[in-house]
Amino acid sequence: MPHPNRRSVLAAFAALGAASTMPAGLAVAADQPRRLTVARRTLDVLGRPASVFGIVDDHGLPGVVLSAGERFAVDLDNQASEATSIHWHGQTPPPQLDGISETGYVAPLAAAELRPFDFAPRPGTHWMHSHHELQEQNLMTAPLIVRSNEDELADVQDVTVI
Ligand SMILES: [Cu+2]
Repeated sequence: MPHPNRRSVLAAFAALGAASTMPAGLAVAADQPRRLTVARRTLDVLGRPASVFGIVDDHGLPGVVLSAGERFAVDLDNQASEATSIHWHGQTPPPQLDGISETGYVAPLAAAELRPFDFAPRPGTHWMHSHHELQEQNLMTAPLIVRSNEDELADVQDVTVI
């Protein structure tokens, strides 16, 4: 049997969807906001521990990959034990949602604060990064990928490097 490629897998899922017996609750779950958690992590640098930051989803993966047409609906959970402000680089939400507190539209996220964000994202390969003190230099950064319809149809494998 040949290996399925992404297109054949998607076609199989589309066929399943047409005859769907999935409970309605699962479809609603897809519209729930994603959670991103900002926290410290420890890297091994030449055998020595280095304390840096990370921005991860509920699976521990860095950043977010949105499907075509999906809103940027994210609950940002600050577990970094200090204030922060995460800028959605390449996106153009209203100024109170863009994560740049220096403009005076929004206060930084306090330690342990959870803040919701919701806006229509711009497709493309973007990133998110702290706009607060030197956190960005300590790796408070992550990918922010917004797939287009064209991306969804392309028979390619994504590799994200940051
Ligand atoms: Cu930026």
